[in-house]
Amino acid sequence: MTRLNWRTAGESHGPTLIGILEGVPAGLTLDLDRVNEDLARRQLGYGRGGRMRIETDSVHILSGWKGGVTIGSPIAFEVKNKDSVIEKLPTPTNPRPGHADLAGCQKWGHRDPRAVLERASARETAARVAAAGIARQVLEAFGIEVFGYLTGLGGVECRPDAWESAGEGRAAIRQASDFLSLDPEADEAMRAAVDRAKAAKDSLGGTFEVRAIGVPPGLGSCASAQERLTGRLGGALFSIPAIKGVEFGIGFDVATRPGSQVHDPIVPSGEADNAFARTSNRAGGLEGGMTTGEPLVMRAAMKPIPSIRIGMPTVDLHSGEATVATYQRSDVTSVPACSVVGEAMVALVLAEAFLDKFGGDSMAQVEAALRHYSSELRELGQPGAPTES
Ligand code: EPS
Repeated sequence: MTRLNWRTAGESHGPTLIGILEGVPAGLTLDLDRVNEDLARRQLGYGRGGRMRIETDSVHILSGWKGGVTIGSPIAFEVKNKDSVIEKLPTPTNPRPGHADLAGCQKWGHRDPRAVLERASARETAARVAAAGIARQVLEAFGIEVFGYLTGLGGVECRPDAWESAGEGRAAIRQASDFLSLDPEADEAMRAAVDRAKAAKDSLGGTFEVRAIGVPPGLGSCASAQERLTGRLGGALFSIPAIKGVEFGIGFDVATRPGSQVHDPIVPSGEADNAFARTSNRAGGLEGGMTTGEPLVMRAAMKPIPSIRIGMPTVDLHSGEATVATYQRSDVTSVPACSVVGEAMVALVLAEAFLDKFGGDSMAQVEAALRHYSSELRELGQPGAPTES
């Protein structure tokens, strides 16, 4: 149990998506335009299907605030579905390879894959983005920014220094990109790849990166398996439908390099507020399951969407006969949207870890705890400071 807890409910074509977010401190003025911007960004991306032309996702707060300011009680919210047609949709007769259809029918004893796919659909991630859009405002009040962007699609890789070259202009570059990438040249090649996949009646996966900057050291804990932030962040990214791989920092390269080429040297910073600096960030901002104060750097790989026009081999649920999966409306790719969901999941876990450390029922109490911690951090490594706290 963390200080911040959240749940979602709702089917893809049901009347609404619902969320409950508990543990947001009192005294936070919520900016719903900001939440709606995240929801709108989740609807973007070249290669999306017809559904995104139907929906205009926006959040409606049902509880937990007064006069636009949080009051410390659970925040309930909804994101309504315009395409609320669940009772009118046909019953698919066969399960799609790669989707939850078959395993879900086996699990619940359903004969109707729709009973599974309605909840397994990535539509649910709209509610997560709304929850994170609220929770991240706690982080932003303390100078923590979480930023997700696409790094590759269908085998086309964005330039590896896209983050560095974008610099402070990153949000504008991402917003101008049809792929939510930071590499306009790669966008053209990705557009061609999506067009080719569409013509071939196929779908495409890809990768995205999420970075968090301004994160204080010491979030998470090495004291228990459950509190290790690496596991919590990794689990959060793996909880997104279609995610098949997650890396931190230099990722799988840690397995091939010697230790001296993996670990990040600690050097004197010469600065008053923190005596320690790093000459690299190959760890991606995490050591011992705790933040180091360096930027968090995470990457995730998304598989191609399983609803494909070409029709994969499958078996009819009623006759047991071999057949091909029936096609239902889908995206050619939704990796750009997935980068928004990845950003949301990282923001939620960071907000959890931040509030676990700094607690507080109100924003003022969180601020006081953070101020005290910052003064402790300033003393560590300074000559003449106490040797034990
Ligand atoms: C999605 C809504 C869905 C799909 C997609 C994501 O809408 P519909 O099923 O009505 O077309 O576009 O879902 C999937 C990729 C999937 O495999 O279920 C959304 O809001 O993100």
